[in-house]
Order: sequence, then structure tokens, then C-alpha cells
Amino acid sequence: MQTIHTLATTTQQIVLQAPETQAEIFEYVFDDTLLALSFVVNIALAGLTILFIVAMGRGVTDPRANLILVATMLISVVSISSYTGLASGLTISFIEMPAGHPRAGEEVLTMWGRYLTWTFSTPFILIVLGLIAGSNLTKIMTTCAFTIAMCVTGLAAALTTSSLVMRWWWFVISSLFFLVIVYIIMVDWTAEAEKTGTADLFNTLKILTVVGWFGYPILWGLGVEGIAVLDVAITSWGYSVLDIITKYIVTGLVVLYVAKEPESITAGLDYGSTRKAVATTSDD
Ligand code: RET
Repeated sequence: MQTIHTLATTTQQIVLQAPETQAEIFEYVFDDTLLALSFVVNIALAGLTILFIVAMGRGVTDPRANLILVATMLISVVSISSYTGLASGLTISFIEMPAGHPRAGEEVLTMWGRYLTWTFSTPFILIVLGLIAGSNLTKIMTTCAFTIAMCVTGLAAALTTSSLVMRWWWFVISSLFFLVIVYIIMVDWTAEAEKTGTADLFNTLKILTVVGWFGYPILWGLGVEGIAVLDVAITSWGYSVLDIITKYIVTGLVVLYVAKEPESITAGLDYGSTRKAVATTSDD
């Protein structure tokens, strides 16, 4: 009787034991085809986007237009690294949820690398948007600082295991930072784009960005980190689809516009130079 009981307990422990080592997590990811594809597809798309920017930007000479193109490229550069971290298991952990969580006591797969790498990718998206709108350094820096704060506090929300209330409190703080960014995009940059002459493009980018970015906290809330009505693979695909909209589609539209070097974008060869008359074209 004792032996049967011990056997049952051991079997239960084996079944419930979450993967621990990086190799086990890597295996776990690639055993779930849907989850693995949500990473691999994004690595491929980020690579193709970089090639597209290089091809389209070859003949661009204006430094301001080039600055926008480089910023778009950095979004995908970060993305490749981010998804490689997830696919390799490096930035995924199994974390025990606190009391009161729908999966309390269970070790739940957390893709914390996403929140960490958004810290580096979202500022480039905002630099691109701010430059397209023709905004100033203060507002661009403000949005960058707030997006970094939003992502780091989002990471804290995902990694807090001490208390459910504290997880949601981090979520609230992160959402407040997010609203500052939404305000600057919707109010300041919309008005500035009108004056700059980029309103047509900016308004399309604004809708894709604001609607797309609202999807992230909604997914967080519905996914395993929040009220857990969506499973891990669906949540991961949700983020991957939002990434496709907010990064690659936005990049595509920007590059097609900027590569033509319209007057609303360019600023002349002295733009950003540290000494006058030293500026050169990339062909020199
Ligand atoms: C979290 C959870 C906490 C509350 C809020 C969030 C918002 C995340 C956003 C992410 C945008 C990411 C993008 C990535 C592109 O590489 C952290 C999910 C408000 C808005 C655009």
C-alpha cells in the first residue's frame, strides 16, 4: 500500500514538474509547434524587414531621412534578438503564481524576455513616429523615457510572485505610463504632423500604433499572467500578431514614404552634423 502511495506521489510530481533548465525549456517550446512558430515567424519577418529597408534605402542621401530609416531598422534588429532569446529558452521561465491567481501554486510559463526587449524596441518606434510628425527632442525623449518605464514596470508585473495585488499594482503603474505616450501621440504629434505636412501618413501610423499598443495590456490581462482565460500559445501568437502590425507594417509604410525623400521629411545635408560644411552625402 505504502509503495503504491509513494509511486503515485512520485508520478504526480513528475507530471506537474515544470521544465527547469534552459535545455528543458528549449525542448518544451519546440514540442509545442504553435508556440515555436510564434517565435520563428517573427525572426523571419524581422530579417526580411531589414533586407527591405536596406534595399529601399540604398539611394537615400538626406541625413534626416536616413535617421528615420536607421531607426526603423533598429526596431527589427531588436526584434530578431528578442525572438531568438525566446526561441532558445534564454528569456522564458516557469514562475509560481501567487495565492488568488487562477493558476495559484502552479508554475506558469512566462515570456519575460518580451517585456524586457520592448524596453529597447518601443523607443525606436516612438523616435520614428516623432520624427515623421516633425516633433521636437523634448517630446520624443519624453515618450522614450515613458515607454522604458512602461516596459520595466510591465516586466515587474510579470515577475512578481509575492502577491496578486502587487502584480496588478505594477500593471496599473505601467498603464499610467502608457497613457502619457498615448496622449502625446494623439494630441501633440497629431497637431504637429498637420503643420509638418505628414498628416496623411501620420494618421494611418497613429491608428495602427494606438490600437495595436492597446492590444498588449489587454492580452496581458487575459493571458496566463493575468486572469488566465487564454493559454500560453494563443497569448504568444497574440503578441506576435500585434508585433507584426506595430513593427513590420508600420515600418513598411514609413520606408515606402521616406525613401522618396519628400520635402516634409528631409532637412538638408547639415542636419545633425557637429560642424558646418563637413556633412557629406553617402556617395562621396
Ligand atoms: C504591459 C503590461 C502592463 C500594462 C501595459 C503593458 C503595455 C505594453 C505595450 C507594449 C508594446 C509593445 C510593442 C512592442 C514592439 O516591439 C507591459 C503589457 C500598458 C503597450 C509595440
